[in-house]
This record gives sequence, C-alpha cells and structure tokens, in this order.
Amino acid sequence: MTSPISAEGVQVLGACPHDCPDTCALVTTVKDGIAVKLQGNPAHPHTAGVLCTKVSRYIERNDHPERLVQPMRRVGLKGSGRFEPVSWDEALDDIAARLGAIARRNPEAILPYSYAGTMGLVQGESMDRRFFHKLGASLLDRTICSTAGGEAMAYTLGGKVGMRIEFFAESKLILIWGSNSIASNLHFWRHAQAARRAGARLVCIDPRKTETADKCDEHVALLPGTDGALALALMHELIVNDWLDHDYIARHTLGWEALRERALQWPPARAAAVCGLPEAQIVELARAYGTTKPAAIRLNYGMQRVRGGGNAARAVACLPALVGAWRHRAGGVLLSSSGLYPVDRAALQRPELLAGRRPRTINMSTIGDALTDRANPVEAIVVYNSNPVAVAPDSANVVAGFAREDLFTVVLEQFQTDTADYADYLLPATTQLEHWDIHTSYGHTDVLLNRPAVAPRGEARSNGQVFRDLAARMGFDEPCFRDDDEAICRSAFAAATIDFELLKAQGFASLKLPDAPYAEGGFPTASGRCEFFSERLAAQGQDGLPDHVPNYESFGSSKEYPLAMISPPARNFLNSSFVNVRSLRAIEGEPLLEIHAADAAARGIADGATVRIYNQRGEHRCRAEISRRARPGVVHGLGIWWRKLGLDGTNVNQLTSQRLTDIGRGPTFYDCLVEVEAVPVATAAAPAEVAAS
Ligand SMILES: Nc1nc2c(c(=O)[nH]1)N[C@H]1C(S)=C(S)[C@@H](COP(=O)(O)OP(=O)(O)OC[C@H]3O[C@@H](n4cnc5c(=O)[nH]c(N)nc54)[C@H](O)[C@@H]3O)O[C@H]1N2
Ligand SMILES: Nc1nc2c(c(=O)[nH]1)N[C@H]1C(S)=C(S)[C@@H](COP(=O)(O)OP(=O)(O)OC[C@H]3O[C@@H](n4cnc5c(=O)[nH]c(N)nc54)[C@H](O)[C@@H]3O)O[C@H]1N2
Ligand code: SF4
Ligand SMILES: [Mo]
Repeated sequence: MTSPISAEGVQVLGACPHDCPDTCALVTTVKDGIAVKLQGNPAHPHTAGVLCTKVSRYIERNDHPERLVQPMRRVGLKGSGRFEPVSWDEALDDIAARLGAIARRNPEAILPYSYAGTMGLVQGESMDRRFFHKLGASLLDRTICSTAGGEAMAYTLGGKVGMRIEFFAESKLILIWGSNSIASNLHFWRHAQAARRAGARLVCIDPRKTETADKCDEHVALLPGTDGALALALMHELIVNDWLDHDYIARHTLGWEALRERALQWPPARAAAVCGLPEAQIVELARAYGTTKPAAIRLNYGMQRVRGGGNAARAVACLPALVGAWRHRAGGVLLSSSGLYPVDRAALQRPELLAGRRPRTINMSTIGDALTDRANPVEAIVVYNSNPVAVAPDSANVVAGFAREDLFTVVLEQFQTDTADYADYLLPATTQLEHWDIHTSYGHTDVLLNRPAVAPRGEARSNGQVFRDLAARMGFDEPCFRDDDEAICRSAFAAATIDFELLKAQGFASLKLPDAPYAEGGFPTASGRCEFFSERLAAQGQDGLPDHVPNYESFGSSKEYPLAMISPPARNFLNSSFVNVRSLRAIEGEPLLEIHAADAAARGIADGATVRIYNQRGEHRCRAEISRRARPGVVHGLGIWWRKLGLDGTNVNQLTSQRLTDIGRGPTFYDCLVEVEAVPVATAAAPAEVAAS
C-alpha cells in the first residue's frame, strides 16, 4: 500500500491530470476522508516538490460548491443550462436506448468528442474508446492541440521524440521557441535557470513579450506564423559561415543538398522582412546557434497554430542535425517526449471491437462544420474531458451546431461549462482525487500512477465507470467491458517495460533511455536519419522540404483587418479549466486584449477601455490593456475564458477560423486578423456578474 500515516493524515500518491508537459507527481494528505493538503511529491525528481499556482489550488477546485454532484436532464431550451436532477439508472437507461436506436440505423451518426481534460490513459483513452469502437461510432481525429507539430516531428525525426528535459540544464544556449515556459512548462524553466546560472544564454522566440521573455537574455519578437522563415534564415547563415557539422550531416541526415539549396534562398534580409525583425538580430542569433555548443531548442506548440505550423516545426527540427547538436546530451530539440513511451494502446482501446468496420473520421478542430453539416449529420455527440463550445475555433458555428434541437448531447463533466449548458444529459464526473489513472508525460519521461485519495463527491462517477455502465446496458458482453479502472492501469504497459510494483510503491517509474539518443544517428524514421527531405510528404503531393508557408491571414494582407491576433494561454488557467476557481480568476481578472500603445493611440483606445474586436467571423468585447507585452501590429487575447463569463457571452474563439494547418490537420488559432475599436462608454456592458467561485 502507499501511504505513510502521519498525525496530519494519510498521504496518497497521485499525478496531475492536466494537459501540461510537466505531469507532476502529487501527494494528497487525507484526514477523516477529506483532502486537507495537496503538494508536489518531493521524491519525484521532475516535480521536486513544487506545483504551479493552478494545481496548488486543486482542492479548492475539487471541493468547489459548483461541482456537479448528480446526473441531470435538460428542461430548458438547448443552451439555456437549465436541468432537473435524475437518477443514474434513469439517465443511463435513456442514453443507452437513444444511442442504441441511432446505432441500429447508422452508428456513424454518433460522435465521441474528447480531449485532454485529463491526460490519464484510463479516464481518457480506454473504456471510452472500447465503447465507441464496439458501437461503430464515428472516429474523432484529435487535432485540437498538437498534430501539426507532432506530425512534423514524426516526418523529420521519426516521432514525438527528442532531448531529455533534464539535460537542458547543461546547455550553453537555449532557444525557447514558441513557449511561455514560466506559465506553461514551469519545471522546464527550472532547468533553463540552472543552465543560465552556469553561463548559458537564453533566447525567447515569441511575438509576445511574455513573462518568460522578460527573464531571457534576448527576445526575438517575430510576427505570428513566420517561424519557418526565421529557421530557414538561420540555416542560410549556418551554411554561408560554414558552422556545419559535415560529418554528422553526411552520416545521419537525408536530403542535405536539397535543403541547402532551399535555405540559400533565405538570406537574413528576406526573413527579416517577413518576420518583422531587424536583420542584425537574425544574423546574431545564427552566429550564437552556430558557434555555441551544446545548443538546445525547447520548441512548444505555440508556434504551430498557424497555416504553416507543420513546415515551421519541420524547419526548426532540422537545425540540431546541421550543427551536430545531437552529439551531446544537452543538445538537440524537444517538442514532446510522448512518443518515447511504449504504451500498449491496442490493449487499452481494443480496435478489434471495430470488427472490420471503418467508420468515418471527424476532425475535432472543425466540429462547427461537422455539427452544422446537414448532408452527413451527427445525430448524437458524447463530450467528455473537453469543453468544445469554449475551446474550438469559430464559435459561431460551434454554438450553432450544439444548439441544434435535433442533436442528442451527453456531457460528462465536473462543472457546468459552456458546453455543459448544451447537454441533454449532464453526468457528474469524478476528479483526479477520486479515481484511478496512469499517466505518461509530454515533457519528461516517467510513468505516474494516480490513486484515488477521497470518495467521489455526491454521485460523481469516473468516465471509465460511465462507459462500463453504458456498455452493460447496451449488452456488450466482451470481457474487456468488465475491466475495472485499476486493471486498466495495469494493462497500459507491457510488464517488461514498466515495473508496476515500483510504480505502486513510489508513484512514478522512469523509462530506461539513453542520455543522448541520437548522438550516433539512429532516428526512428524509415531511413534511420533525420529527414530534411521527406519522401512520405512528397508522396502526398506536399513539399518534401520544409519551407515558409505564409499565414492564411498574414500580417499586412488586409486593410480591413490590420491587426494579427494571437490567443495564448493565461498563466493561471489551463485552457478553459480553472476559469471558475475564484482565487485563480481573481489573479487573471477578466478577459483582456493586450495592445501596443501605438496601435491603441491610432484607434483612440485608452488603457482599460472596453473594446470591440471583430473580423469576418464575428466580434468579441473585452477590456483593452495597453501593454509593453505587445509588439506593434499584434494583439493578444489571453485565453481561454468561459464564454458565459465574458462581457457579451463570447470569448476569443468567436474570431478564430476553422482553417487547418499544412501538416497534421490542426487548428490555426493564431492565424487570425482582426480590427479593434473602442466601444462608446454608454454601450459598454458592465462585467458579467458571476455566481459563486
Ligand atoms: N498555465 C498554463 N499552462 C499550460 C496551458 C495553459 O492553458 N495554461 N496549456 C497547456 C497546453 S494545452 C499546451 S498544448 C501546452 C503548450 O502550450 P502552448 O499553447 O504552446 O503554450 P505556451 O507555452 O504558453 O506557448 C505559447 C506561446 O507561443 C507564442 N506564439 C504564438 N504564436 C506564435 C508564433 O507564430 N510563433 C512563435 N514563435 N510563438 C508564438 C505565444 O505568444 C505564447 O507565448 O501548455 C500547457 N500548459
Ligand atoms: N483561442 C484559443 N483556443 C484554444 C487554444 C488557444 O491557445 N487559443 N488552445 C487549444 C489547445 S492547445 C487545447 S489542448 C484545447 C484544450 O481544450 P480542452 O481539451 O477542451 O481543455 P479544457 O478547456 O481544459 O477542458 C477540459 C474539460 O475537461 C473536464 N475534465 C477534466 N477531467 C475530467 C474527467 O476526469 N472526466 C470528465 N468527464 N471531464 C473532465 C474539465 O472540467 C474541463 O472542463 O484548446 C484549444 N483552444
Ligand atoms: S499543471 Fe503542470 S505544472 Fe501544474 S501541477 Fe500540473 S503538471 Fe505540474
Ligand atoms: Mo494543448
């Protein structure tokens, strides 16, 4: 068993479930059945006893007075958020009957919609998948976050693989590229600081002067969606100055001659014009990258939410091989480490339950279009671990889809989110303190086990339990529908790869990995090399080489909408999670648009004024903050607020589009032009009054 018992109570080991690369190990102290304290596990090297501000408030979230505690059925109009309580039996009988009736006609008219509200393999990708596979429901392409960059890594390096995060501490130059690490990757930032104390130079590449940029030695404030041009210009300089590792290139890369030719088309002056940067800054950055060893790149997903996000990530991923950075454990690039885990997904998800059927696949990033498509209708949607009405792009369409009276909507949630308001049945979900789970990470390389610390609030049930219950009602009798959550934890990894007893005892277990995985090449690509040129991309009619692919809505291309808007995460929220936690919302205040003083002055916008942000897709009102964090021409709508907590019941996704990335079919949240105007005082609504925390 786990748990040292102290005077304070019993300590239960767990894992942070949130969509964050750090995947911290938790210790919950429980007294008389109540969670009284939540800390980072000091024994886990990556967590080092430290949690972010958000999750240090997890007990406040868990014990929140607005937690959903019983199943509910809609009584008002769709979207009105009015419900009546029902029993679990009543809810599950009716849901099973209605899904069953649709499935008998056309199972593909049923769509699961889930993302990483919990990253747990049990509550996020096991019993749910089994259930929908057996049903023959439409498959969901889970693209909302990371597929552009993730697939770019796979084409270039062979998977979501790269440097070990702990070795950034030994780097001499770190490019923090498209990442606000202090806000969204705190435990990496520790390593970056250690490197800096040992003399490393930190460079932040980000349109916004983030809290991370503030603390770096240099900030490269490029225009959104111009990272490919910057990376190609860096290559240009590496080539013309011969800062190349010719031996590494010859032995461990593919397509060098072609890439060389491509990069030579990108002298710094050309990139400077595209990126909106001084030419000298690009030249200096290249010199630093070409002459400092070891050099490391912490790439994050912020730079791939634009049309050319896949190509840009590919271009960046080529850089370490050019200078031979991979030879050292403190050199290379890391976007995500998730591809390093030997997860037995077939055991978890049971694709054989499809029994030869090949249902259609629906892209979650275009859920607005999917739900408003009358030709191939979705008749029922089951949402869990996600809040699409707030987080999916082009909200007007998403809301129109969820508002369909003929759409049968089931939402499994901990809170009454914007999406929950549209449910026909709203089912109360357990939290991480109340259920089992097992976790990989996309930052470090440990496996974590999460044990329930307290009993479920009210009648809340885990996702695993709800899909087991539904499977039983539908008469699904395969033995895998009787696996309990703990048994699913055990089946996530083949016994030889993870020591489950060790995992149980200490809450975490490390993968056995080399320190410098590609020092001698051996990339997990088909060729075993770092593929500058990708035959696989070329075979799909795509450019086999990385290039700069301009935004759909590129800066300067529209007189009507002259400002580029990005909407990166707020530090004290996690996507749309925690927006309803009072102490955290108090720090973030209210939805804000950061704008440069010159752009504000040109529009007669005073600091703190209510503004209307608009484009061809819609409008959103919030307060403007004249901010040194904004560069001229770029505004920031920090996310992701609940719509119902915004001034006019919208959030920034009212403005974003459903267009997709070049690689990976991902969303283009940061490829968005807008105009902003001051709202005359008389028509500016008072901030929405918000109920309890
Ligand atoms: N506190 C907090 N932590 C989080 C999240 C959160 O919402 N809040 N979200 C989590 C999730 S879902 C993810 S996917 C991860 C990673 O999450 P990311 O969304 O990658 O988050 P950030 O690390 O904040 O990096 C985004 C940065 O990219 C910048 N950026 C925007 N456009 C561009 C561009 O075109 N080029 C470049 N170079 N930079 C650009 C933004 O200004 C921002 O500072 O973090 C997770 N961690
Ligand atoms: N404009 C703009 N939009 C964005 C982004 C952006 O940067 N800008 N970022 C995008 C990115 S990177 C991502 S990853 C997506 C994230 O979007 P989502 O994956 O939808 O993430 P959240 O908004 O955190 O919503 C997760 C929900 O899951 C619920 N949940 C948590 N645990 C459980 C559980 O165990 N069971 C059940 N049933 N529910 C649970 C939480 O209460 C929460 O409401 O948003 C995207 N949208
Ligand atoms: S959100 Fe990230 S930093 Fe915060 S506790 Fe969870 S894993 Fe750690
Ligand atoms: Mo994400």
